[in-house]
Amino acid sequence: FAKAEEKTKGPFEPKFEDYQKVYKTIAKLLEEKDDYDDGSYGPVLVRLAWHCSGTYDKETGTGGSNGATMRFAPEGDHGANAGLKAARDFLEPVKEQYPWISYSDLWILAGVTAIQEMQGPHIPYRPGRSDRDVSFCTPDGRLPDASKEQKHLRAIFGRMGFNDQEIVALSGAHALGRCHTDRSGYDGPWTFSPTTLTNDYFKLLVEEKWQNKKWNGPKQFEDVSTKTLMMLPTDLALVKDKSFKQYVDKYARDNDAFFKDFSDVVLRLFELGVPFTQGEDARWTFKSSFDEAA
Ligand code: ZEM
Repeated sequence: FAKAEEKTKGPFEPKFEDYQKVYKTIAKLLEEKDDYDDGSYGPVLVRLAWHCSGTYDKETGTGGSNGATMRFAPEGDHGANAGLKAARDFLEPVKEQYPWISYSDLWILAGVTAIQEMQGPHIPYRPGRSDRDVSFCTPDGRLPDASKEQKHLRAIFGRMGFNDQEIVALSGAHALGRCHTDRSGYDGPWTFSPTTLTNDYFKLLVEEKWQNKKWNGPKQFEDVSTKTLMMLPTDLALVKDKSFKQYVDKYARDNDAFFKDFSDVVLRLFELGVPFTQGEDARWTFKSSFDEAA
């Protein structure tokens, strides 16, 4: 029977509704599994999607979110990817429930879901990533090093094709989540609401005083007022550098401008290195839990 049905129906071709179902399943899991970190896997899912995408090199066309090569040891074991197994394991039951979606499309969809479910802007999405084998793993060292400053940021993000304004907008993701001593060696969250996307990262960068944290770990900064928040050397580089600073000021003043620019640049980040067969007009916008409640 199953065979005959397959013949009349043809192969399963997932549509918008099918991806929206995957979105909903991830959103539900995010709500259920709330005993992780600050109460959400959202931030680490965003980091997974970013680390897949941020390996892109525009000169060679290698890296990027096509392939999901972080499944394999060489790339999964890169120092920068420490801790992302938590995000990949979180998504494993979703992959089992929807075997038709590629890991690479799923990981990016999870990043989109996490941003929207943490009250961020909508991030338009299109599928088309396929999983590739271990030979497509990128070399270590393509992701940014938090101990460095503006020159390094421009080199790393320039290789992906991003300018100063886009580097600053992307960095606003550090409103989310935290550093873990057993992953990066750094410690603590950037904001007081690490599971809600806001422009607080920019506000804190300009309004707060930051001092060197005295501790037995890598150089990082703490806020003078409460000593509970942190900034990396790369974060403070955004206020030291005049060209970066103008965008920090703008996003600190204007959350709508941040959301608009963040959505535009994350959409591009998540599409780096993907040979889409569908055009840009085929992008979908998924409903979030907040849209449904409205
Ligand atoms: Zn991050 N990031 N990142 N980032 N990041 C960390 C955590 C998170 C840098 C970086 O070294 C670090 C972007 C850009 C840059 C997120 C999203 C995005 C951590 C802490 C470090 C050290 C990891 C740990 O210990 O668990 C540097 C140098 C960046 C250059 C500008 C961009 C772009 C991002 C997305 C668009 C997120 C969401 C986290 C929090 C992860 C978590 O588990 O809570």
